[in-house]
Amino acid sequence: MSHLKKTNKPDLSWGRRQFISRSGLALLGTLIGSKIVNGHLMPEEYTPVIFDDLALDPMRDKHKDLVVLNDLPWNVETPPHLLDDKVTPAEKMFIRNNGKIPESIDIDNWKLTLDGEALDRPVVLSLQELKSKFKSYTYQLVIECGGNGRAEFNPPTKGNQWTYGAVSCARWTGVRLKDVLEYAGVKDNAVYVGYYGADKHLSGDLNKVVISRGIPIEKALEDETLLAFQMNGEDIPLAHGYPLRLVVGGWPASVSGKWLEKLAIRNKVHDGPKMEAPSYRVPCEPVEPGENVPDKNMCIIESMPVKSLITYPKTGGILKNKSKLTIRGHAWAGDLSVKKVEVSLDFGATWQEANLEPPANRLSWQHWYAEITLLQKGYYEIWARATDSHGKAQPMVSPGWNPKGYLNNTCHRIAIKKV
Ligand SMILES: Nc1nc2c(c(=O)[nH]1)N[C@H]1C(S)=C(S)[C@@H](COP(=O)(O)O)O[C@H]1N2
Ligand SMILES: [Mo]
Repeated sequence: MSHLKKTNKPDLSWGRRQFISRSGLALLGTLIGSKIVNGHLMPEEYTPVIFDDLALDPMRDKHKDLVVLNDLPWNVETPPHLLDDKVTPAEKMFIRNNGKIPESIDIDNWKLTLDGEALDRPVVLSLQELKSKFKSYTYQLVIECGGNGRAEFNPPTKGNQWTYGAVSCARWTGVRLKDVLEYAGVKDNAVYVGYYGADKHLSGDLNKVVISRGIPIEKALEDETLLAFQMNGEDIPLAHGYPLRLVVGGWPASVSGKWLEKLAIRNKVHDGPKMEAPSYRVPCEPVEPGENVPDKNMCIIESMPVKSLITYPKTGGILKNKSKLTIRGHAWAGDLSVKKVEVSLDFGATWQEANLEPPANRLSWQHWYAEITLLQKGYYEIWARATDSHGKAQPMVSPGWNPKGYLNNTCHRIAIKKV
């Protein structure tokens, strides 16, 4: 990838920044092909996002739809402008597989088994029994890969180089895990619920489990934690876990087990593959970028941090013959809600508050929009920043470097040219 991506991001905190020189600004303007509006407020050494876009995907004009990061396992992400729908449709949903998608699904004989130390005896339910014995609920739920944003960490970390698009918010229908746990007779010693899916290990070894993560019993007992059999009112697409999926909103998507066959109700923290350090863990205390962190100092990721996307317009867009533009997107905050979304046209010097809609339900993302005015001709950047209900805002530069590159919730920025 281009050297541009590896550039150290400058300190953008207001007050401490050094501004770019006039000659530097003129050179950047030449490279971009237009004057940079508010350029005198641009920090020194800052790389305009228009270069990031080119660096991340030099073929971006040819990639009209999803961006394939890896073809075995099949991993694709969604560019932000394709996440514009309030409810993410299946064809615009990122896909992350750690193993091979199950090839044949025998829907009539599909069984969910519940076992583990916190049950007196295993309980087996067919799909039909699940659907008929328990009440169904529908929730719109944010599912974001813990590694979304990994591509921006410096020094780089291994894994799929997700940029912004490993997130979705579809409408999931299913039964509450808590109702099923109650039916199964879960005991007081329950601490964790681990999942097992029907996907196959890449090695071809049928005894090897691809991934088996889970959630603490408190999260399992929340109303919105579903054993889902529908997505957006239809059967769940095969890639997203047909015929049954554990769906846990607001937590790293790796806990939402696809092709669900078994739940282990544990009397201790679940210990399946990819539960152990360093998978889906971050340093319990902040570390220096590049530092080696011993496994014992790595803590399991739970609720995801506050984040937002600008889904309209598409970065690189051209505004012709007008000055007003209504921009929009979504914001979400793990287990919390979003209190405020702001946008900036001057590299974070000033912020304008956007209109923010309430979530469809708890753990759904929230839609926002703002009318902005671009008076001068030239290159603009639009930055968006969300603040959660506890008052925590997104950072403007990659936060808390960590060895596996999780939880990057940096502000999303887009480039717009007014001609
Ligand atoms: N059985 C199973 N469930 C899984 C995975 C997997 O590889 N196998 N990947 C997890 C990870 S890491 C992510 S990010 C999400 C991706 O969900 P999606 O492909 O439906 O968008 O599924 C999670 N559930
Ligand atoms: Mo993930």
